[in-house]
Amino acid sequence: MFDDFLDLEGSGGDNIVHVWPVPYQGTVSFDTGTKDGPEALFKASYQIEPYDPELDADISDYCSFKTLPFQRPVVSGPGQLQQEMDFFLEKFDPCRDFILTLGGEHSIAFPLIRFYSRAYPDLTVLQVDAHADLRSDFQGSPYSHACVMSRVRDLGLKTASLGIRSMDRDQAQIIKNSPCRIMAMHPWNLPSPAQAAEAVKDFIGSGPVYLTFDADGLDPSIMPGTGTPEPGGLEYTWINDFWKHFWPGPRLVGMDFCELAPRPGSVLSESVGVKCILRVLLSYFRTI
Ligand SMILES: [Mn+2]
Repeated sequence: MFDDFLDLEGSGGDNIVHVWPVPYQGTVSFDTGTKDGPEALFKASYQIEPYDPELDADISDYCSFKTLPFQRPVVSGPGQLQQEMDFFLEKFDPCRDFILTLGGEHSIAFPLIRFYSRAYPDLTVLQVDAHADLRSDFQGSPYSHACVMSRVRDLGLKTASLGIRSMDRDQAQIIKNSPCRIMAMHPWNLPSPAQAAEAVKDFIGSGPVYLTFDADGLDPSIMPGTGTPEPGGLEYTWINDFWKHFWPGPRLVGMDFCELAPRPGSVLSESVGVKCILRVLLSYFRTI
């Protein structure tokens, strides 16, 4: 077992963040290595300053981190993994418990989204990703990482996506045909972070939000450690500015950070990942 995320050594604010490592990589399409994501993120977190000089705020004033047991990997596929995740989540209260899930591949997000959607039927899922993930099924499973946003749509939830730049024609058509239910911001027509934050808030309305943050939404120059890199991704300063403008804003009920596949000999990807997570948490929890 590791020290708690960021290793704040007992100091910490009133908001409990449960950190759940789910090192699952059963259905990744290309490269592998997302099973090593949670451990790499934990280790990188011990090197990251909890103070954010731009926001002049320290995460330890707002949050305490508690580590949940590593989710045991299953070999039979994402369907069984999700059943086991559902079972584990039964001891948590979606109205009260904030869970930060560290993947693992993107399929790990769906049990969390379903968990929170039961308490919040008006939940919007905010997705940072290179891929639309709107396939109805992939490699024989409707629960594959490539289908996660289709399953979210099956729940009747609205989705807002940032950085989407890889999809097939069918998925592009789904996005075009659903302007009230799907908002997609592509890199080629990205507004300023402030304008984007306002537009997403308008789209969400008054309901809460769950964030699923796929590492490959970021540009591979700063996030090389991902199984399916796509050039032309979100810049570090853009996404961090986005969060700064997004809150005060919707209630954030929980989040995941997934698809990180650490590269041997470099800690760049996991360090960027931890800093992106911290900026989200700090931007939100300092405003509530
Ligand atoms: Mn992706």
